[in-house]
Amino acid sequence: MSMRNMNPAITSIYTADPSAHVWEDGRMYIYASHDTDPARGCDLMDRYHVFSSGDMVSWRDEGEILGSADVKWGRPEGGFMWAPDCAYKNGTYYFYYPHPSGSDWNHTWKIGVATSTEPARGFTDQGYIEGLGGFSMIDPAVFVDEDNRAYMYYGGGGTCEAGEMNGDMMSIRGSMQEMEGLEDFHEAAWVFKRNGVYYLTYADNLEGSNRMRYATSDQPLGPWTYRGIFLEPTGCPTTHGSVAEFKGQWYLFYHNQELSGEETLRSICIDELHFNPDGSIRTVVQTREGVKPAGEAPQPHPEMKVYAAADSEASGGAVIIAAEGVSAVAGLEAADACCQFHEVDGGVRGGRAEIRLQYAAAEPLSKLRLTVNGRDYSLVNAPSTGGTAVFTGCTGLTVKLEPGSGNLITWTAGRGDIRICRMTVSPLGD
Ligand code: FUB
Repeated sequence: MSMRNMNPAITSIYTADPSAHVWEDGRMYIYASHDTDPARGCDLMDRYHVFSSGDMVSWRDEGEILGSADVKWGRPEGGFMWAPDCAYKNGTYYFYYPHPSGSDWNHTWKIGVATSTEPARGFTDQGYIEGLGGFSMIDPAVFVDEDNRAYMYYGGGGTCEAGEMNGDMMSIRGSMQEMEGLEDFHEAAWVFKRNGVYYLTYADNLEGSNRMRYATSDQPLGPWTYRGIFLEPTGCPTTHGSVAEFKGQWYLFYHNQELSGEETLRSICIDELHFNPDGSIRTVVQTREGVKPAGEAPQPHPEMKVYAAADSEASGGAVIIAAEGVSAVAGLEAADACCQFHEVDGGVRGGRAEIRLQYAAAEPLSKLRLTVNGRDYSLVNAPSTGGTAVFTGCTGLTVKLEPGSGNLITWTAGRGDIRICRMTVSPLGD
């Protein structure tokens, strides 16, 4: 594993709009939107991934939980799976996501709902919340209060609305109302509670790079008292964040464009968030180092299998070489080059498996395309390790494998001179 700065916290793929929650198993979960690479604005965003951690620094990709192809009522052309959130109530996880129902995307937004009995797998779409939506109605956030009453917030284009949810978590009690007292609201509403005070955070309209502001109230639906800016520009035109507490420390989850340099290829970051004694939020210091470990480092997965580069088949210009005593596949920068691992074991039951690639790369950002049993998982990022003989890089994704040892994993040329020395596969047991 490479020692690297912890921000961005997720580098294998591009992720944005993080909504963070600690669930009953004690882990921190991030529900993020997924910037598809190469981007076309935010049009092609799709296939939500969830990430979880028990120590805030080792993040497990839980895999894809929902894509536009799973949404029967959705926009025929797909894409536009924007900033989501998840809520838990009475044994069910509710995943809320904004998605247009028509080709005229900006006038047909709906708030879709998918449910599961588990936080990061098994979600099934249940349709959308009736009576909401239309122009710029994006970025749903759901807050479940200590009394188990739930509230939905959403909004874009300058208007933030909210309302209490019915017990079914699929409809609004009465009607949504505009939130009063927010200054310069743009989008990205998020609500949390601390010491009996409700906080509503949001992105403002600063041109070129939105900031995050907040307001407080003693009621979940306001009226709100504006309290100030707590995240200065990140360098990315959009800003979207969430606030959550883990093991006594508060954190801000947000995104920037540090890894790609492109505004629609964003990456999630995490930094500490601190309060003043009067409950106001201090300006969050954006760091490259990220946050400190909070708890024990995870043990390697017991079923992890290691596949050496020498076990793979290289073609199209890719070759297996011995570099600095390490066997590796090189030449993956050639247009048709690929490296295939045959007979990969998906475990007895198949299902989700973490695929991790150990690599060396000299360029700032190399990429490879991952295909599993013919399914294209798109481009996976490989940030520089400082040299093509420095095999400290680790990248990968959680994918679906078939049961048994007939799986075929292919890494094809994406961009850059990246060398692979081994791949590990850890079935997640489902
Ligand atoms: O990620 C797509 C959109 O960009 C989100 O819905 C907004 O909050 C902004 O981050």
